Amino acid sequence: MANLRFLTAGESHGQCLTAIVEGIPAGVRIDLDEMNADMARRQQGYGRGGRMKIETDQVNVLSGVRFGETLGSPITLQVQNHDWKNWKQRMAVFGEPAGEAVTAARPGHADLIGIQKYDRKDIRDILERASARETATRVAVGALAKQFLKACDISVTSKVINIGGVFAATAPDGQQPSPVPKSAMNCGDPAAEERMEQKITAAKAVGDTLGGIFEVTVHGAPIGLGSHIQWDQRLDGRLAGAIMSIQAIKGIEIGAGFSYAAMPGSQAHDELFYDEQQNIYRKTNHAGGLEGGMTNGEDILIRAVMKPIPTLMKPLHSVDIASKTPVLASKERSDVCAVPAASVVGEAMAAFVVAQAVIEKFGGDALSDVLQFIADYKSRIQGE
Ligand code: EPS
Repeated sequence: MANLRFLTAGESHGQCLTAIVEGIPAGVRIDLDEMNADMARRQQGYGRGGRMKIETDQVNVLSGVRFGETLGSPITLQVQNHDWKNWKQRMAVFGEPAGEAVTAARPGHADLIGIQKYDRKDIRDILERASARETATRVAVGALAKQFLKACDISVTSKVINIGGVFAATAPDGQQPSPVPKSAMNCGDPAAEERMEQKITAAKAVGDTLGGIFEVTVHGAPIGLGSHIQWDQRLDGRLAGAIMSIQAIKGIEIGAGFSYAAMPGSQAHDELFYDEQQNIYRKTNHAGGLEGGMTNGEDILIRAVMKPIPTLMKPLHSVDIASKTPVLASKERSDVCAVPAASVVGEAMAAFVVAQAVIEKFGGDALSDVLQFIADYKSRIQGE
């Protein structure tokens, strides 16, 4: 059955994080170093908290791969929590409760709604799973999806374009975007990175946090992934949903996105041209690679905004969930800014959704079948 899906499990300070990925075709070569490079990228960025000094996230592949190639069977990915050794009592699977309950809900976090909905008395029962630590497994899944996409000549990259109101320089419309950044801030504009870091230092000094915007680019996606025929098959909606599901993401735009509001139709749409070499082509990409819920062969461009992390060292006003008295919100160890990390998670989620759409359209049990289907399809479209 041609369907790609995954589930994750694990608490932030539990023993490990796990994901099961089903539907990657057989015959994809897996480069573990490349997967671990993405895991390391997620840990980077100026403004990360103490946890990142404890962890060196590495993927353990426990099933579905033999001699470095996928078998078509479910792939189990595991990431150890090195911090678990400090939490064995407080996060024990069995035994008596240990450690003080967290009762001061953080505004903006899952804390309050979680304990109300799940009928819990200790906010830790909620925050452990709501934590962005879970994104380590998403990056592992995304790294796997990327290896499949790479075999199909599709790449997924990202960059940070705004932190706390400091914008990176962007390429004017129609020009080549800046190269894929290699720095820890994943921004690609060294002058902006310096100002972003200063802004983060200043926020940290006053116990505050910062959000920002990142951009994900998918290059090489064949024409016609997703479909106009049904709401849940539209790829723009599926990408938006997947990226929006990342912790702390509050807004998405595709291509020109919110700036469409100020454009007349005559300037908004990407006009079509033809020459023998390029076949039918466009000179602009306001649509961000998606028209009618389908890929149009241009780069897919997605931007997402991350709100500032809700754990503040100068806590906000809150209410104690047990006594109902006014308190200051709890101070869990946290990050001042995690936008560079979120950009890597955005890449992972986009990679997963695009891989899912490729498998739906060109699905076969073996990679060789998928590649043959793609080649036949592309030659039909080129030949028209
Ligand atoms: C994170 C791990 C967490 C936090 C952060 C992201 O580790 P700890 O809670 O032990 O410090 O650093 O999570 C949050 C900001 C949050 O609100 O949950 C990670 O691995 O990315």
